[in-house]
Amino acid sequence: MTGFTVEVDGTGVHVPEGASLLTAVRAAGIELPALCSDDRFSPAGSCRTCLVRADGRIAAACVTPASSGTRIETATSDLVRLRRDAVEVIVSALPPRALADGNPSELAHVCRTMEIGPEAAQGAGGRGGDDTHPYVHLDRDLCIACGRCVRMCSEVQGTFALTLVGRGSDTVVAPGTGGPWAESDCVACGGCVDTCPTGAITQPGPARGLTSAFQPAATRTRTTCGYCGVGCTLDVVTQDGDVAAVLPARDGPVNQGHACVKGRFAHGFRTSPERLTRPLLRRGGALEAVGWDEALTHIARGLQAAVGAGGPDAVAAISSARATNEENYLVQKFMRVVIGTNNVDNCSRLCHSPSAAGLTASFGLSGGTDTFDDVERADCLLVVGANPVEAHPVVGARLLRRVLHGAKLIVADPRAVGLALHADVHLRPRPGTNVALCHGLAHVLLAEGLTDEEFLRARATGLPELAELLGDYPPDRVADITGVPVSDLVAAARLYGRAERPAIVYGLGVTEHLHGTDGVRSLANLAILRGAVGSDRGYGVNPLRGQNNVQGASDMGALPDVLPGYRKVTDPAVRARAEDVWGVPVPERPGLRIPDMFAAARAGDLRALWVIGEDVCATDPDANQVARALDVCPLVVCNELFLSETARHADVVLPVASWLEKDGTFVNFDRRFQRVRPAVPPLAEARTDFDTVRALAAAMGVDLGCATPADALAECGRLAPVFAGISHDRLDREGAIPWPCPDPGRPGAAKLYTERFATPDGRAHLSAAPYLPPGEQPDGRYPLLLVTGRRWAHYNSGSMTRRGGNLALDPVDFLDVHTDDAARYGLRDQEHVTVESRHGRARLIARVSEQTAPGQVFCSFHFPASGVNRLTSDHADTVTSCPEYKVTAVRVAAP
Ligand SMILES: Nc1nc2c(c(=O)[nH]1)N[C@H]1C(S)=C(S)[C@@H](COP(=O)(O)OP(=O)(O)OC[C@H]3O[C@@H](n4cnc5c(=O)[nH]c(N)nc54)[C@H](O)[C@@H]3O)O[C@H]1N2
Ligand SMILES: Nc1nc2c(c(=O)[nH]1)N[C@H]1C(S)=C(S)[C@@H](COP(=O)(O)OP(=O)(O)OC[C@H]3O[C@@H](n4cnc5c(=O)[nH]c(N)nc54)[C@H](O)[C@@H]3O)O[C@H]1N2
Ligand code: SF4
Ligand code: SF4
Ligand code: FES
Ligand SMILES: [Mo]
Repeated sequence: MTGFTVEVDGTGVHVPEGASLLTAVRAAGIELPALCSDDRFSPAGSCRTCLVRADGRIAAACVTPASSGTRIETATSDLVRLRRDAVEVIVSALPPRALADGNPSELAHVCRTMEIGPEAAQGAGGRGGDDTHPYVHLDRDLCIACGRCVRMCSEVQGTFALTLVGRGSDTVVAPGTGGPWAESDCVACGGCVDTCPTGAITQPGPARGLTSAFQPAATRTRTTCGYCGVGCTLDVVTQDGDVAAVLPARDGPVNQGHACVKGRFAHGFRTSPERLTRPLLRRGGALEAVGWDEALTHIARGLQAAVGAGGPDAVAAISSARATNEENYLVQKFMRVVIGTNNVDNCSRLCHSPSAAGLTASFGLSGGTDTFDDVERADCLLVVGANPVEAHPVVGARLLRRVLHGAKLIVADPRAVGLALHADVHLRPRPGTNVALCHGLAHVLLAEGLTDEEFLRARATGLPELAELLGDYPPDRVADITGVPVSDLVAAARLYGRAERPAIVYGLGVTEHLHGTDGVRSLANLAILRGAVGSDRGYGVNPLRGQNNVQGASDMGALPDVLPGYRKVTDPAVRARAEDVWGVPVPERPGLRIPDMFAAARAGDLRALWVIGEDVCATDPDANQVARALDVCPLVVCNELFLSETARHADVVLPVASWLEKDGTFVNFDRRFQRVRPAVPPLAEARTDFDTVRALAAAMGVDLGCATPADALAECGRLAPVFAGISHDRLDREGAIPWPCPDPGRPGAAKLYTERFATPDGRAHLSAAPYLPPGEQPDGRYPLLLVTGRRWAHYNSGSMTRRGGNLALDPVDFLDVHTDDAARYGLRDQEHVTVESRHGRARLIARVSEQTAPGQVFCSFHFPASGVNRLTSDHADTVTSCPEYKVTAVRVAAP
């Protein structure tokens, strides 16, 4: 470890480079008050409660750097008195309740250790509060103006929602917009709640005070967030068998003590009165509650009948990217072993299947190339078709922090997304033109000699073909196709081309297109041209995988063409290994992809469909056609928390446990396996998906093995060597482990391809695919281009985030319309509009702004009732069938 040694009260202590006196004192195990400081952000040095003596001089420990040999004293009586005076001055302005008995705040704790009693608090109070926000309340009387919340919000969260107002002893925190908290820029990350030392900012309800590290012992369960693929480490606090609060873990490898509104606050769904608690069976057209045995027997008979009538391939399952690895492993094992078909897929199909295909073709493995910790070290970030500030908030905050500390930022997104406000260059391509955009950037890299010739010679292939193709993509032609000005294109190429260690991060704006896989590959070209992948000259190409476990669902083989570990089912050696472990033959023909399942159902060929944790009627494209498929399919089974749109069309609905109630693992967006642990048992009669799959197999007379989730992961490792080194025990000991990890005695590979690429020839493959236009084009009848995507307060179908406080933060699906288009089509802000495409109709509320470009509109799909996916088409990526969610021609009218 680099660093140096200092002396604290006579004892030598080794501290890291850059350590402050406060860090050194704490490293020596000495407790020091530090009321305006938090090691997650910069020190202010304003409260004077942390005074120590360094080499004879009195200093505020939080802001004073230590250096080799510094002699620090903390315990002399004059220092103790100075610190106590400082605390007393602060406390004297507060009302007595600041120190009331049992108050769990940091300040109350400090006072207890200093023996300062409640009588020291003599403030009159009466400054009032702000309780307009569902998750963050302010009590002005307890504010000591330490500014921790303000710095948390600006430096860690990057939202800049808070400020200090007033003068002298009247200084108090307030939303920067001046009005009530609920109308401020706050995105409810909870950061200010966690850092506030006095309880001035708290979360309301029974969890009030549970945020503090100084609370009386409560039961905490360490787990991984079940919403998005960031994979935040969370501590779930339970009281009386219920979840009372969810707190970000300081030692979480990705979140580092931070979280977002979903993981932090959106757990009210768990006990929603609408939660399913008993199995439902359709009788005489209506769904009726029945017992588990009856439901399982009915399904088992239905599956046997389907196989009897149409063979094993008449059955299909959609597995859940919300569920654990172990559950996904069991679902695909069930389909292959019990039914005898490869008809299993997961929502990666709708999301990052083009990443899996594209990254595998370019580099060899189906995942991002680098860890996020490395990406964060980049000196230039190219963020393409991703809106991490809203969709991966903790990653968005970390990227923003990096940019505020000097990294260059290029954002490629048609919309003015959060990060674009901080970008050096914001490229705004027409939706569906990424391939041309990337070729334009590559053209400039080649033309200006910004490529890594040595890398290209030694480690890549395909340059001559690409160079020839790029001849057709000079900046002016690319400007015509994409709408991006030549100057912006050239500026972006130079930033990326001249950076020392650039990194690419991307999202669905690249994949959810007719040519999504080409989009991924043309983006990968840039990293290869720069030699910025698998080397120390950059941090590769990294998809922001969406669902909490979409990476894992695919890793576990819940895909129609591969077994666990992406091993091709058509390969006899791969099947032989699986047959060894499973003891039965594995079907050799690849199965149906999700859209093909619906087509087969409509054609009468698919006779049973098991949908596990995906609301296909709300979130799959061309939803009218999906509903028709379910209605004609003789048996539809749905594992759900709620009566989703899909569940309404099912014949049997099984009530299942949520992420807060189960045991297993998730794989996050940068390939880390992390543990999921039950904080509470499944609600009422709900069972885990894991137990459901095993019970159904048993009802069909098959013992699936894998008695526990730990057993299932162990068995998976026997099929897929890349996971063989990972086990629950090891994760419990070590925390997160990235795959590939073949060896239980060695760490997983965080950065890939440092020696060779995993392609058959060991080289990175440049792709020379031409730009082809999107599937949907506007015309006279449908003049506008609709892009669909995410908003920060809701999650996908909204089944969980619409049930709780998040609803107050974002009550409907809005349609963002540019001011010019609003004028042209007579649309008014905040008024109902009807959106029509060639496929269906939706009703939304217009929001007029300049977030979108003229001619484009944007909406979310978080409220199934608004019908957004009745608009989207069945056009899909030509390689992977990922829907073209990002381009639909529409017209918009006032109702
Ligand atoms: N709050 C919240 N977070 C979520 C989710 C959620 O529903 N809500 N869902 C999770 C899931 S499943 C996923 S997959 C991720 C998705 O995370 P993202 O990929 O960040 O999400 P999107 O908003 O769908 O799309 C990203 C951006 O692509 C842009 N875009 C559209 N077309 C193009 C194009 O042709 N070129 C370029 N360059 N950009 C384009 C859009 O304007 C949009 O800003 O988020 C996850 N996190
Ligand atoms: N227009 C448009 N549509 C889109 C997209 C878009 O950008 N635009 N994005 C697409 C993308 S990327 C994705 S990933 C999909 C997501 O679409 P979905 O996967 O359908 O969405 P979710 O709401 O995440 O979850 C589906 C269901 O799983 C349930 N659930 C939650 N946890 C569990 C569990 O542990 N077990 C079980 N059995 N069920 C559970 C929830 O209640 C919910 O009803 O949407 C796609 N749809
Ligand atoms: S909750 Fe987060 S976003 Fe909101 S004010 Fe606090 S720190 Fe800022
Ligand atoms: S950023 Fe993602 S993983 Fe982290 S708390 Fe939010 S939803 Fe959960
Ligand atoms: S914590 Fe050091 S001056 Fe406030
Ligand atoms: Mo997704």
